Amino acid sequence: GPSPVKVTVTGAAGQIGYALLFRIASGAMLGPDTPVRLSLLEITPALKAAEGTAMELDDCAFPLLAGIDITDDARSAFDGTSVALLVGARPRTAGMERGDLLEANGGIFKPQGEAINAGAADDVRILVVGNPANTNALIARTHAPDVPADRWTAMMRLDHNRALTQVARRLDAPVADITRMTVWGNHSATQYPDVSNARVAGTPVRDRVDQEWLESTFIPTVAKRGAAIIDARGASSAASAANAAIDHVHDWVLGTRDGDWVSAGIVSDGSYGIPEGLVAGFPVTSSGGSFQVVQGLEIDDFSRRRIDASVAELADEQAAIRSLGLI
Ligand code: NAX
Repeated sequence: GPSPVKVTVTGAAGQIGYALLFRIASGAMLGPDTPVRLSLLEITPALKAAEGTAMELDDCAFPLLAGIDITDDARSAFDGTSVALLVGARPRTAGMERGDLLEANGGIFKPQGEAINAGAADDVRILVVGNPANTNALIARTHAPDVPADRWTAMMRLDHNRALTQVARRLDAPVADITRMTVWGNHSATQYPDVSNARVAGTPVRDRVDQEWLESTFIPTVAKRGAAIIDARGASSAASAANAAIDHVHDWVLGTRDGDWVSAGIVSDGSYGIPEGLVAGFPVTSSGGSFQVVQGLEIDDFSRRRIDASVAELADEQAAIRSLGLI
C-alpha cells in the first residue's frame, strides 16, 4: 500500500490531543486509504502522559496506524512531517497581560517554526490550534521562510461549525442543509460569523433571519461559545476542537464540497481589504490540496465594520509581537 504520512501533534498529552489522536489514527482526517505515522511532541514533564496515550492508541489496533514516536525535541518531531497540528500553547492565566501571553507563546512558536523550516517534508501543511492561534501562526511562519505562505493556517473551523449549528437550530433545518457560512477575522471574541451569503437548502439564510437576531443573539452566541462551554463543562472545548481540526485538514487535503465553502485562518493576500500577511479567517474552498479565497462576495456596511474591527485586533497583535522582537 501507500507509504505512511507523518503527522505531528504538539501538546499531544493535553485534552485536545486526547480527542484528536484517535481520530487521526482511525483515518478520519486523511481518509481510509492513507496510513499515518504519528509524532507526538510534548514538554518533558508531559512525556509520560503522552506515552500513556500512545499505549491506548496501540490498544485500538488501528489498521492505518503505522507507528508512534514521542519526543520533547521539536527538530525530531517535525523532521519529515507532512501535517503539523500545533495544539500545545501557553494558556492565559489570571492577571497575565497580553504582552506576557504573546511572549510566552513566542517562546514556543518561534522554535517550532524554525524546526518546521529545517526539516519538514516539502508538502508540509500546518494548522495552528493553540491560542492566540492566528498570531501564533504568524510567529511560527516568520521563522520558517522556506515554507510557502499557503501552507500556514490557523483554526477558525470550530467557530464555523458552531455558526452552522446556531443557524440550523434557528431555522429548524438539518445542519447539513446550511452552506456558505463564513467566519472572518480573529479566533477571539471579535470574530465575525457572517451569514450574508449563507444558504439553507439552497435559499438565502438572510431572508429568514432578522438583523436583531444576528446582532444580539447569533454573533455573541458563536463568539462566546468557548466561555459557555467552560462554564458548563468546567473545562474548555476539547472534542469539538479536535473535530474541527480533523474537518479543517480533511477538507484542505481532500477538498471542500461542490457549491459550499468553509472558514480557515490563512495568510492574507490582501483580499477583502485585509492587510497582506495577517493570518485571518476567510471563506475558502480547497481543491488539489490548497485553499483558495472565495472571491467576489459583496460586503455590506455592517459586515465591513465587523471585519475591520476583528482585523484591527489582529493588526494590534502583529504590532505587539513585532515590538517584542518575536517577528
Ligand atoms: P491542555 O492544556 O489540555 O493541553 C496543552 C498541552 O500542550 C499540554 O499537555 C502541554 O504540556 C503542551 N505543551 C505546552 N507547551 C508545549 C510545547 N512547547 N511543545 C509541546 N507541547 C506543549 O490544552 P487543550 O485544551 O488541549 O488546548 C490546547 C490549545 O488549544 C490551547 O491553547 C487552547 O486555547 C486552544 N484552543 C483553540 C481553539 C481554536 O478554535 N483555535 C479551540 C479550542 C482551544 O481553546
